[in-house]
Amino acid sequence: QTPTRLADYTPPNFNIEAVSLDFDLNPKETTIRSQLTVTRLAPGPLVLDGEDITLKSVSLDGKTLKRSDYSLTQTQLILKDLPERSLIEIETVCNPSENSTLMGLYVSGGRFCTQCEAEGFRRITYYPDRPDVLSVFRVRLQADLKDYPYLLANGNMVESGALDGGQRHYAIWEDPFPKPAYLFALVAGEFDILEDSFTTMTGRDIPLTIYVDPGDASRAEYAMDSLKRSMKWDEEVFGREYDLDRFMIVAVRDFNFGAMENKGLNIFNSSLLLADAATATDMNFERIESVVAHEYFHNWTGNRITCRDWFQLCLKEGFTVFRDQEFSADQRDRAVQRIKDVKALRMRQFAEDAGPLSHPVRPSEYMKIDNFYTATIYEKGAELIRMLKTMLGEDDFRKGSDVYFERLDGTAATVEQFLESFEIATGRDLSQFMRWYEQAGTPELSVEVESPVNMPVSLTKITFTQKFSPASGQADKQPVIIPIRWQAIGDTGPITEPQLTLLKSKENAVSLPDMGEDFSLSILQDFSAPVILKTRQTSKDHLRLMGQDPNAFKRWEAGQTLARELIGTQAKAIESGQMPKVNKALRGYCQALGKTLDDVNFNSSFKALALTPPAATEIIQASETSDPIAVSLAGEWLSRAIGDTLHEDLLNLYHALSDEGTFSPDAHSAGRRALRNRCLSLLASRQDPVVAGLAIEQLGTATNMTDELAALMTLTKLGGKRVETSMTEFFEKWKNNPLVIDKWFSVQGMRKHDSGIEAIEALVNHSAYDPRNPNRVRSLIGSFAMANPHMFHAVDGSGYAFFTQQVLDMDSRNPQVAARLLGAYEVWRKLDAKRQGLIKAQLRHVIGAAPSKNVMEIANKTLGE
Ligand code: HT7
Ligand code: ZN
Repeated sequence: QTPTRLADYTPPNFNIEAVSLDFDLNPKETTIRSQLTVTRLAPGPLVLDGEDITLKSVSLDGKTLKRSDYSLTQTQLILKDLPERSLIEIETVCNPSENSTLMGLYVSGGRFCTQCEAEGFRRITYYPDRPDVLSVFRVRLQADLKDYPYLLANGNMVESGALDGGQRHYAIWEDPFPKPAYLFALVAGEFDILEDSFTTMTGRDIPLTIYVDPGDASRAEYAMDSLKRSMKWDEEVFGREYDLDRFMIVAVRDFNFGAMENKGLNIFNSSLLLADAATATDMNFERIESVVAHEYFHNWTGNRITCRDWFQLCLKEGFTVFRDQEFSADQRDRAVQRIKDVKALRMRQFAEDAGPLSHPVRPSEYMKIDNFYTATIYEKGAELIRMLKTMLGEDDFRKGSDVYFERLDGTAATVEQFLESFEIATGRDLSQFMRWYEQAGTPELSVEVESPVNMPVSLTKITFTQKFSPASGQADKQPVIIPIRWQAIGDTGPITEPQLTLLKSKENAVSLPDMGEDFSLSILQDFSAPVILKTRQTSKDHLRLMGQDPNAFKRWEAGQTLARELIGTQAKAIESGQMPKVNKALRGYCQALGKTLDDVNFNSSFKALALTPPAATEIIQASETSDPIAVSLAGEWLSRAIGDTLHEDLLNLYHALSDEGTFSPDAHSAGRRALRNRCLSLLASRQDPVVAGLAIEQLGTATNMTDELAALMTLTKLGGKRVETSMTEFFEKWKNNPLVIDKWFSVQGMRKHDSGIEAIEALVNHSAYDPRNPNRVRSLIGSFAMANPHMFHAVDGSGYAFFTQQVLDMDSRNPQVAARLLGAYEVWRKLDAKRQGLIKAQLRHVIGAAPSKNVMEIANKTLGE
């Protein structure tokens, strides 16, 4: 198989001026008639993509073509010698009910729906399925009225009516904005609806409708509220107004991803749309708010300006993630949001960049584009936009984005054109910044501080140095521009103003006049660049920053650095069979946490984060090699030490933060619940029967899912007989709510089952387990692989063998989801030799099993042989 390469990009030979699609919807056999008005742009044939569809007929300017008039392969329909302008009509047939890939047109819960990004449209009809072919779409849908009372497509509905004496009906939709095929969508079925409206900045009234499963309308209220806040925010912060006459969101349960920004008709995984106090956690509410915003923001960053080719994916995804992060920061707490985003970046993107799947934010080649919806494209892509804003400042950043929206509206653009817009607006040269998009790997930023020398005046020299490891086949990496926000902090607070240094070359030194007192440097405030920081700072520095840094992000970071060091040292001790030790550093860390808890300047969300040491994945990814179970045990040891040292404070706080009464999903109330449940979890690290009593009581009396689930998880951590009954009762209580049962499977996947892997195998055979539903599979198998180190990394290899079998099983139905699951093996080079061998054998087994192209690409790259 040859990869697709950025260097080979050529513009299309034809423009599709207009496309008209006619769908006769039937679950087993849907007929699609398409009419393409085609005009020539360059010499050459018209290449139309197609996959898993049956071609019935092709005609050119009204004349049916013979088989010898065109060439047809498994993946393309090619028409040669076309005139300058022509009308091509194509009839195809597909089988939506048998489409288990969930790409193209498929059936979910008895309803028709589509997923076309990245290359799903070709599973519907033959078409130039590439993002640089933009066209205006007219869509006619017809279906049985009783089973499919709603017929939806992009844009505005222009006509509808009855057919066959009222048995069937039709609807016609027109989208006036030219769009690539990946933004096409249709939905047909029976729904409950939630309706509202939004008045735009120019006074246009936009009806908003959310379509959900019958009975779920009230669970869409938070999503609706998030949508209206997003629309307002985009007007206020980026000057972007909504353009169509209506906006629709549909919730579906079978979906490969989180959600999809189809023009005017967003489709959501129901797990990212439906929420109420009883069934959704605060984390669910938070995610719904940010994903609703993300998909809405795509209307400008993605739809009005789309990508020239899939190599430019970060252009829409990085910018849109940045916009949704900023939206959440404005809706909630900026420092807390930044901490959460950086935590996620380190867990997912730093791990990806440190492993065999490392790639640049703008890759230069791929086998399957579906495999490139990665943390690097999304999260690191967003960090690049954030750095750009830090370097340019608020006003110039806005000027640049205005130029971008004006210059490139209605086009399929590149990263170069995006940066050019900022150059035009600000007169700055951003050519060096482009390296961030082209070089894979996380740069290391080292900081050396030389004590004052008295010649001629007393100065402290601070030297910043950057280093890139020669990862992912890019040996010769050039220095990138790194914005470093820093400040000197003394024992009673800051002793300089915050500084911004732009490190452009390999090394750069700055001087600081003698401050006359000892200080610690607070470097990378607000995490001003996505780099790994290397300093010679000691526990004393970290403790000083934990207590005195005015930058909340750095206060949290100082605590994390201490915790990381403590866990790392403890893990090595466990590996060599030593007993855990309580030392000065541990005592200092716990005391500093105690002070943070007492500090009235910090809110509960911040305190909950401060009380959460880094996850094992983060420690493993930052080390050379390690035994994942030792790291996990060391993490448990640290939590126990915190629980022991702060026992009384945590218990008091737990009681003081008891349920406020009426539930509200707002940041303040969610923060209180997060802190209270964090206290419970830390208290439970001590295996204390009093704490077990608290958890049992909380489980029985909880009035919201956040508290109920936290109690259930605490009980599973404590172990004992009570766990099985609690799990069964929870299941019985919620068995009719699929989203809660997903949570139940997740807790099961993360549990340390005494009976070993058989317990997880039994869950795969549970009557509520459905291997065709990605949410359910991710709940059990995903959480097992990502959050159950004891069982997944079992040294006898049983966890790996089970996991591989599940991935291959999924691959036979849904290659995209299978490939994504297989990413759990990316960590293998960071593990001990024994586990490295076990995982390599599993990857070879996968390759030998003739998997899909998606899985083959991930397996080959992960193995790297
Ligand atoms: N732009 C959307 C990507 C997406 C997707 C990609 C591959 C397969 C299925 C998919 N569903 C949605 C999501 C987003 O970033 O907003
Ligand atoms: Zn997106």
